[in-house]
Amino acid sequence: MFSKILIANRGEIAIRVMRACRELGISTVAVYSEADKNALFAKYADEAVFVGPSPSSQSYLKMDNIIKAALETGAQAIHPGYGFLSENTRFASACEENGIVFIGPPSMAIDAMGSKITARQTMKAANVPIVPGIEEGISDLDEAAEIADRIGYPVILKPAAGGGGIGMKIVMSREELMPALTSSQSVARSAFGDDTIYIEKYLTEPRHIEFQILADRKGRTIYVSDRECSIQRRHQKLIEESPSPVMTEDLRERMGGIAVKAAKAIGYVSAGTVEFMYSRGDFYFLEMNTRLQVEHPITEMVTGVDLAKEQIQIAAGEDLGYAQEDMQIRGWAIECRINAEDPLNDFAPSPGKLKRYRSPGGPGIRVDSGVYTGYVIPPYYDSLISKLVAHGRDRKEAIARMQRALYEYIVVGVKTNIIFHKAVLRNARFNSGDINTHFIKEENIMEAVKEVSVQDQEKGMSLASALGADTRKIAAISAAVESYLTQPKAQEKS
Ligand code: MV4
Repeated sequence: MFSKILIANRGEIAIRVMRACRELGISTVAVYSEADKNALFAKYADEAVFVGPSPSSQSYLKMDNIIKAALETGAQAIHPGYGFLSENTRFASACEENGIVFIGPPSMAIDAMGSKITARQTMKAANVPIVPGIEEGISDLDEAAEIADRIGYPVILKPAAGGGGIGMKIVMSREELMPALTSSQSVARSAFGDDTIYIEKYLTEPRHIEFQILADRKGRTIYVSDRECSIQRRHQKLIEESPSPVMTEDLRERMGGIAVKAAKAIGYVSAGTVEFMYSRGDFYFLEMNTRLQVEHPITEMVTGVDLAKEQIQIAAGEDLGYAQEDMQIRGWAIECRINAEDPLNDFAPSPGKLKRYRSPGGPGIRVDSGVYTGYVIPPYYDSLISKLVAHGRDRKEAIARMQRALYEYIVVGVKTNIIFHKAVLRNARFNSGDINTHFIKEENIMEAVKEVSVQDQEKGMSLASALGADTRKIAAISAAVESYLTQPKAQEKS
């Protein structure tokens, strides 16, 4: 086992990895940028090395600086977290060349999933179901029209080098094909430097369901749990749950088996996620994420497996601590990503100082975060304040606990998306489990968010008059605080 690991990331995920290290008796090295001088993760680490100015291009993405920090502190391995260098094959190779273990898959496995077309070819050859379409780039409009006629409209154009929905175009008919192709190619060229486009059948109401997998160096590969990630906005996941509401034991065995097959087809080692689109009982391989994901805690809550610890142990050459038969789903877990952003202003980032901050607790609640009262959320990185996770014996209890936790959450100083989460959690269709990737639009959730906002504000106003306080002061306090402050009042009455 390693005695020292460098964590090449920031925020809550850096802390998550360092927690695993502490439990394993491994000392930790943080790297931090100018903006993260006062960040919690840099304080939590045993050692912290400054790696450059605030923009991540000059710090967290500077491979040389990070490798140098590892060599100078004597760290034997680097954990990349998610984002930044986590799926960068050059970085994985650079670690290897310097005798440092990259805590993740072999660079070959990252490469195999880099091009969507190559990934589709590999998966097809391995008998993993893929969305009907082609496994080659299209060369011209006539060819595109021929293929679209064959698979039938609607179709979707996707950049081969892409990800996250960039450059994708839905095409309803032959007339729309030419402008869509031109647009896709141009976006792909400027975003990825590669304008190769391929075509798939467009699925109208897919769910996004993914499988967590673990694989050790000896080739033992298991699926851990499924996760439903359909509640997203502009390809940004906001709420995830495990298991998926559509999951049955039979479906989990089938999809999990396919996920394992997909991982084995590329010689995968480490923790990883196989993404599927699910539609009316059918499911198709979408892509594979070769990293520990943001939403990994919901899998940890329902299975009891510590994914970060397993990942480190596998990287150290140890055998997987579990067999497939050991995996059991216990209850239900939901995660809400609490972001410093304004849902009433197109989710614009809201960086700044947390003048007051209190996160919820109590039965079944887990909060993964890298912030504290008085901390200033910098404008340079993602706006995640915390990952709020609720676990219950079933979906109903998990939802009730999440609602109770959202009620308890206090954030003053920055805008948050807590009202968005409140709006989704009280939606009837969400509660029935009937969700897909178009849920937020279809259910007009943004109107419900406005209602929640008004209700929380009214609570604050009545509080202001009851307390005889300065109305402007009260109005400046966030909705979460307003609901919190009404609690003692209700208790006095009873
Ligand atoms: C699709 C699709 C429907 N049909 N492909 C968007 C991001 C990328 N990961 C794949 N995406 C989609 N591909 C076909 N053939 C719908 C989406 C999609 C989506 C997928 C997963 C999660 C959220 C999504 C939101 C909108 C569209």
